[in-house]
Amino acid sequence: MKMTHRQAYKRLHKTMSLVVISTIAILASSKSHAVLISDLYITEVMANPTAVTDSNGEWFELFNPTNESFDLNGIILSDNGSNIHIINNPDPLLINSGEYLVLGKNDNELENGGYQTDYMYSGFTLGNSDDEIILTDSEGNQLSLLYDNGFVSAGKSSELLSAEMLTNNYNVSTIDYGFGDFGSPGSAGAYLFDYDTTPITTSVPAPPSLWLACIGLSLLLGIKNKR
Ligand SMILES: [Ca+2]
Ligand SMILES: [Ca+2]
Repeated sequence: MKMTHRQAYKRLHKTMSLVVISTIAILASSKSHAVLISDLYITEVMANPTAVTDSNGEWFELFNPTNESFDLNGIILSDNGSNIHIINNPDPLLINSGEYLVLGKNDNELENGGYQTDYMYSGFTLGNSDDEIILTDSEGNQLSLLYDNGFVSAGKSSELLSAEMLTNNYNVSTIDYGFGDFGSPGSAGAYLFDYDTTPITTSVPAPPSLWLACIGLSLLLGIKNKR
């Protein structure tokens, strides 16, 4: 059956409307910015190892829930006291999408309790009662965990269970590693980690100008259709 002009306009108008609606839906369901330090999680903390000394066996773990890699080089690691360290890796220190990365006091597996470190820091310690892990980028974006009494268990790391990095949302690990302390450095922990899976879109799928063009075209077709 041959389509009339009116029918053709109607069909095109419907298609354009769908394009506009889907574009808006995509933008609404994604975060359109480059991955920031604040998009990551501090998924695990070993503040009080018992298999080795604290100065050898402390570590913490990050997780990248986004769909893009993130370079940790240049990020400042600090607490609310005098601890400060600027991450300075010879190569980009990439934490890839869906991956964990471990930063520790000592990268020698024979001395650190027997786990693999991705980056060794200095000038930063993890208190056994209360302390802070604050990661800051050059623009002031921050990822931080503030913990106090009850968070740290001797010989056991604390693993994050949910998207909110509050001390109550961490549980002591039940998986042993290396020399016998408990934790899952560099991998998923003993519990289901229920995190925010909203995708990050570095390149915005449709710039505002394209939206306007779509809406404009859609309106124009609407007007023509009514004639
Ligand atoms: Ca400690
Ligand atoms: Ca882990």
